[in-house]
Amino acid sequence: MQMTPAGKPTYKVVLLGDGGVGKSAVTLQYTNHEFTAEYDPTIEDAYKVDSVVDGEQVLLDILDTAGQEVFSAVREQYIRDGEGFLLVFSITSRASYQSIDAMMKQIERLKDIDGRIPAILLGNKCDLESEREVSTDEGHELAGRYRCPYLESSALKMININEAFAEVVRAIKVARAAKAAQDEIRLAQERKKSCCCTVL
Ligand SMILES: Nc1nc2c(ncn2[C@@H]2O[C@H](COP(=O)(O)OP(=O)(O)OP(=O)(O)O)[C@@H](O)[C@H]2O)c(=O)[nH]1
Ligand SMILES: [Mg+2]
Repeated sequence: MQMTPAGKPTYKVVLLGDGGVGKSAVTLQYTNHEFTAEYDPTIEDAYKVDSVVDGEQVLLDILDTAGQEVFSAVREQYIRDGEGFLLVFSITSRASYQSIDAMMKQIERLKDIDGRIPAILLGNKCDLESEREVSTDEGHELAGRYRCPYLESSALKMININEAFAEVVRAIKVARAAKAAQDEIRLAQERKKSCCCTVL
C-alpha cells in the first residue's frame, strides 16, 4: 500500500466527466470550501489533501481532469494513473449522463479489475431541481449496472461533497483488499506448483 513518509495511506482519486458538469467546483468545495459561479474550463489540476475517512487519517491525491479533453489517449493515462474514480455528470444535462457509460467501460477495460470497479457515480448540480433532465432513478440504474454507489451532489450548496470523496476512499480500500486476496491465492498456487515440480 502507498504511504506518505509520515505513514498515512495515500489514495489516488481521479474526477472524470464531461466539460461543465462541476468536477472543479466539487473539488474546490472539498479542498478549499469555496464555490465560484463562473466557468473556467480545466486543463488539469492536482491536489493533495489531508483528510479523515472512517476515523483513519488519509492523504488524498486528487486529479481534476479536463472534461473538454478531446484526445482519448489522455483520458486513458488519467485512468491508468488513478485508483478510484469520481464519475461526474450534471443532473441538468442528459448528454453528460449519457457520456458516463463509455467512461465506465473504459475504466473496466484499462484497470483489469476482477469485481467491482472503484468508482462512484455523482449526479451534480442537484440544487437545480427545476432544470433536472436526469431522474434519481436513472442515476441509481446506471450506477447499479456497474455495482457502484450513486450520490447526488451540489458543489454550490455543499451537499454530499465530503461523502463523495469518503465513498471513493472506501471503494479503493475494497479494491485493494480484493487484489491482496487475489495475489495471495496466486502466490499459494505458484508455491504449490513449484513444490510439486521438485517432488516429480
Ligand atoms: N448551481 C450549480 N452550479 C454548479 C455546480 N457545480 C458547478 N456549477 C457551475 O457549473 C459551471 C461548470 O463548473 P466546473 O466545475 O468548472 O465544471 P468542470 O466539470 O470542471 O468543467 P471542465 O473543467 O471543463 O471539465 C460553473 O459555472 C460552476 O459554477 C452546482 O453544484 N450547482
Ligand atoms: Mg474543471
